[in-house]
Amino acid sequence: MKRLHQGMACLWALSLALSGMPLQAKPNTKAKSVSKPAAAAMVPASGGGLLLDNFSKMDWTSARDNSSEIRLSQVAGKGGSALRVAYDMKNGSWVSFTKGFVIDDFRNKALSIWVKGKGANNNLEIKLVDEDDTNYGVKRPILSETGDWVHLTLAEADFSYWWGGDPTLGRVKDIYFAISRGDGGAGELLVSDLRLTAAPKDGNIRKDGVIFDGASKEGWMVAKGEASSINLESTTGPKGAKALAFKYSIPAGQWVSARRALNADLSGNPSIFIRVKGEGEPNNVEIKLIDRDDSTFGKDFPGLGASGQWQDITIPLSDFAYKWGGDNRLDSSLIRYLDLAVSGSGGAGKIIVGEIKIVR
Ligand SMILES: [Ca+2]
Ligand SMILES: [Ca+2]
Repeated sequence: MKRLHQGMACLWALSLALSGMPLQAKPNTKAKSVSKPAAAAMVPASGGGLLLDNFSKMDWTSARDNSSEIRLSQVAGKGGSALRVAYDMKNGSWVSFTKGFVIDDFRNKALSIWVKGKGANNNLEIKLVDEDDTNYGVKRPILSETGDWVHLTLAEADFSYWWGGDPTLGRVKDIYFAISRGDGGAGELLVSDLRLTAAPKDGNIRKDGVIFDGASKEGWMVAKGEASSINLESTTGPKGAKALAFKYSIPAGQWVSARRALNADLSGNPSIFIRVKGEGEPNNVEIKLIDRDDSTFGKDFPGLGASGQWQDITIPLSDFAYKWGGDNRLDSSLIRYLDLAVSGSGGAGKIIVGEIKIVR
């Protein structure tokens, strides 16, 4: 299985979530003409988390490419003011607005912001830039279905490395918003009530610990080695419960893999529980966890591909062993993905999964 699909990580979408709590941020005093939210704005605020900007001042700096136009103004917003961004892409492809904010450490944190988009269908990009110009970004549609205010919570796990500096997001110095070309054209964006909050600890895991209940193919992303195939099919598990069959075919030494984004804090050595059955050739099943810095840890089950019966397997996090990527430490405070992979002597079969959950 080697490092083959480590490189796939960047192709697999991340996901999103919500909630809030206080933490440290301060105005970027080094950030010249821009920056400096009013001191009064920096106390923990009633809306949750730490208020970064209530947009009571017009102190954001705009930029654009040669063809686009952008104009900033102040209007009423969520519980106060909003920044109104009127733009016309014309033949261009982006406009942006930025302000300096120092966030010492964005690990396990999130940005909370209200936005309201109108006009053409383009993309909203939010970027965090650190002291060595590392850019971490996230992209969302600018328009919502209702056209009304939308609350975005953008957690650490939603951001990914885009360009610049080293690959690590250090001390943040600037927050950028950009509107990038989708359909092009003109429109407006309102932004209001920008806060720094705690990232949701549960990520994509249900309150009862369930990661996957067998009911749907939704949320799985697949990858495969050379001349291999993988298809997901709904089927039936123990006692008539729903289950998902990962139907595969691999040559000897190749692999297939299915991934779910967890984006969860799994501190405290909980266990991963999986209800699983293998039908077909005696290939190996591997359960893997990928952490904040792409360290991949796994637990292998040789021959599980031919088990022929349902098994309940419980694996404490501490039983996962280092395979590749990142450093050699599993940082359980952010587990980005769970992978289920098949490798081994080759052939076809089905790995049927009834449930995956966290047991504490
Ligand atoms: Ca950096
Ligand atoms: Ca690590």
